[in-house]
Amino acid sequence: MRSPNARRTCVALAAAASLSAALTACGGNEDDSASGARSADPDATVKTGLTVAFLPKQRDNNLYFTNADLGAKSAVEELGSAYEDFGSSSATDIAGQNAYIKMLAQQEVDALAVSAQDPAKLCTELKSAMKQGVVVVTYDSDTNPECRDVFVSQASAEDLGRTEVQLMAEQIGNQGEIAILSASRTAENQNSWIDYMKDELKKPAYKDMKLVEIAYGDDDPDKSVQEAQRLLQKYPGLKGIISPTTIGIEAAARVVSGSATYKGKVKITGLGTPNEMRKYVEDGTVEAFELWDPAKLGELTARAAIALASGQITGDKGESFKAGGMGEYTIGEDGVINLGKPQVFDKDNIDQFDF
Ligand code: RAM
Repeated sequence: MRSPNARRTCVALAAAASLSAALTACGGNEDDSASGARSADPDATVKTGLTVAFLPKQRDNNLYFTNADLGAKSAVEELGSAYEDFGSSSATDIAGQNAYIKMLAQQEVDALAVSAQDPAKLCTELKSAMKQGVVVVTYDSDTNPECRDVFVSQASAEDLGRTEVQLMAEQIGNQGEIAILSASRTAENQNSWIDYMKDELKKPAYKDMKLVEIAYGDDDPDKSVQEAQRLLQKYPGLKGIISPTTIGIEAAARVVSGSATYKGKVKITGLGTPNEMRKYVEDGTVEAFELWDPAKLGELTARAAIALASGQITGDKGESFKAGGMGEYTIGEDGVINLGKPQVFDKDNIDQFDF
């Protein structure tokens, strides 16, 4: 954590000298990317003794984020810094996320990693945290690009959206009514994947598939079950549900698995954790679904945050950093760092994965 004294010195320097000279003297983080005063030093030493805080979209009752946070914690500690995490148990608590961001900025953490519940509504607090010198990294679910330094993306949104439609199409022979059971209405990650799903469905190969509804379970298990049941009742001919959320897909699979009417008739695919979905693959409810390793996403986010706080990268396109055993990563368009390709799970490989 940077001391308040160091911060005051920076403010005084900024008042006395040219702004860019002062910002360079202060280590660069007081800058915002618009001024262009920062420059990356790939050989800068990794700073230790930093405080890195994680703010997942949903904490405590979502295995996906539990695993992501574990990956983050071990990377932060391996690099000699202190890890903290905060967050609400609800994925629709935007006011709660804003309150945490404000609190962490007041506490002068060095870096803050956020999976955003809304792309725009955290921006005022995030921008003010960045102005105070906090490195801001989004992971899993992005904000508008100007509200963070970089976004660590689990996979390309296009890949995820298109492959989920392809997985469903294979299972229903490219024919019939399908629905999407998403997380919250404002989640940037799910919304960007759904845009690509809609685009994929425009292709001639899917002319006999019809998307009848997009429902929202808010990453709440009970609400997701209710929404899955409602979709099944409302559309008696429904052939499949794509659920691009680990909470939603588990809920939809649970409903179908326990129903003599729907089991074997309605296909479920989307994004799930192998440990939560194994029983539905084993009992034949689910043929195939996909995900990335959330712990690796957390680890890469932590390493990117520390590379930023150490001055090795500033968030500009083309900059690279070494992410420990994960290898080297390069920042792409709009400050996006891509973890890699998602993994498809089915009965033949699911036992090889434990997360
Ligand atoms: C849920 C959350 C998360 C998403 C995964 C796939 O756990 O909505 O943001 O990335 O599903």
